[in-house]
Amino acid sequence: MDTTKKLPADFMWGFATASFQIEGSTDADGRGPSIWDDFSRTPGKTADGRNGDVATDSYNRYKEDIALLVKYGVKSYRFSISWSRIIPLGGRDDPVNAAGVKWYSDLIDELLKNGITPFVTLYHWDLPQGLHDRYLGWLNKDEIVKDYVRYARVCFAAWGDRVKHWLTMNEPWCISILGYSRGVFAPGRCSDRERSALGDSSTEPYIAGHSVILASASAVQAYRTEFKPTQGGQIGITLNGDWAMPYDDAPENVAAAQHALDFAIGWFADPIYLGYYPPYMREVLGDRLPDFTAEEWAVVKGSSDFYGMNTYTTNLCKAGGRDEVQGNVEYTFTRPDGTELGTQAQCAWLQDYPDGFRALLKYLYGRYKLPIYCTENGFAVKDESAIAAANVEDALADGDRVHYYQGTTRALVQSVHEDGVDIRAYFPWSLLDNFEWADGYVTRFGVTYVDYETQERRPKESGKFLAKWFAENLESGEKPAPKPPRPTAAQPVKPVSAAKVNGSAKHGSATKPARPVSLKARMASWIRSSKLFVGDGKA
Ligand code: GBH
Repeated sequence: MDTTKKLPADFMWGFATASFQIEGSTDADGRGPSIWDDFSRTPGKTADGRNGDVATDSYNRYKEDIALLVKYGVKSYRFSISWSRIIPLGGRDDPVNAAGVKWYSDLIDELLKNGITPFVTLYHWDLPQGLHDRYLGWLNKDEIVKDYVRYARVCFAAWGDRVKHWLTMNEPWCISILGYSRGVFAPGRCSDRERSALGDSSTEPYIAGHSVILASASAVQAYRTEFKPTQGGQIGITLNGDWAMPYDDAPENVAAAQHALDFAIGWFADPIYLGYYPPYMREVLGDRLPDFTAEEWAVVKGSSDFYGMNTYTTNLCKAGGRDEVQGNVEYTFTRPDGTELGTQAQCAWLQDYPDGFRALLKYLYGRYKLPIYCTENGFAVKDESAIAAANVEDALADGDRVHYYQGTTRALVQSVHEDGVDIRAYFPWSLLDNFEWADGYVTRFGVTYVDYETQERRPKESGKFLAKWFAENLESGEKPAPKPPRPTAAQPVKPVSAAKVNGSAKHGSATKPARPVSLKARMASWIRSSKLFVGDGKA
């Protein structure tokens, strides 16, 4: 690879966090309870039995966190709003909590004062408990859509003068599957009666996901009509999704990889960007997958200004799996020759595989044709908490995480310069070690080590690596000569006026590839021809 190639001067980078994972202070200044408060306090729900009451104490330490961001030299910071700090009971007729609004306002001002662009997620899983108690939250589409849109409006009105980058939802797949099918995340519903007295894993996740899509789209519609004309920001959703590679080139395994992508990504991305649910999901789920009315589809289709991408790993896919949630595809990290895809993380689901990150970018840009913001990407070093307990210096030397980010930053450059992908932002997860949901605090994703006894923060090698890499690998601010449109690898491009690209007039190079003849045929031929897909050897 050409090591002189850099990322565009206006490329955004920074770190990501989420309210419940860092703030603590769950009773402060009139905050109402969220579904994660009691869930995380319930014995057996988190691996170490610890909860989110203190977390990294960022509610009290936000200035210290921002000083750290300044040290890393970030341009942007992605954080989320706790809905129940803003509307303690959650509903559209419930009172707004001025103290909660002020806390985020102060945070935003402190960021701007330090030259850091706020990138705000409205919902990162901490639903007001009141809405779950009243009508089961995401399971009641009509109620939750109205309550969510009112909440979003309060946020746009409060901070939209200063916030120009909005994410409606973080990872609808996790909200739906982990909360209503596997029951491992709040509200913890599922069919397994040993785990939960209530729930139906065969229907509820698809109902919840359906509500999330419409709520997001309805908030986007409100923003575009009522706020964007004066505030001028961008709004979209962010989806989790990992690259899927056929286990080998057997046709059924090639098909399995696409089926995995349909269930993990297409479930949300196809409705939002293309205007329909993946046919394969309909085939597998039948009537258990709800449908929208024509009026609802009109709101849903096109309801994101960009593609928000959270990605961590790659799975090898085999046909014939029995996990419906994975599209009846079996996942493995072990290649046919017995080697592993990459370095194993603390989490069973995560190995380091940067070529998969690059391949996913290419797939998403080819299929959805919008600028991509990578809003999460990261790695949890195996046994990091145990290593730190023996000698914290050894945990700060987080070589596996450094290696992971060496891979993904290299992939970013290749993606821009060799694959022609329009990627505009990169937010490693996470600024700090923090409350890792059902894993408690044992699993650490931070580029900064947190000592939970003292709340001392210490940069790890990975944080220093990223700070240095981005200091050296963005083009200088001088205006470059107008560039020819960047083609996608999969398709020849036809330039269109920037205005047509969903309000993304900022990048001169934004282009929209020509409409595919047949998406299915193109995908099939691309899967066959892609060197990154099969038999690519070690990373
Ligand atoms: C992100 O989700 C979250 O946005 C963030 O809050 C979290 O801290 C971070 O990841 C690190 O985990 O083995 O079947 O349970 C990442 C997306 C999707 C990755 C679900 C793990 C588990 C699949 N996650 N996946 S399973």
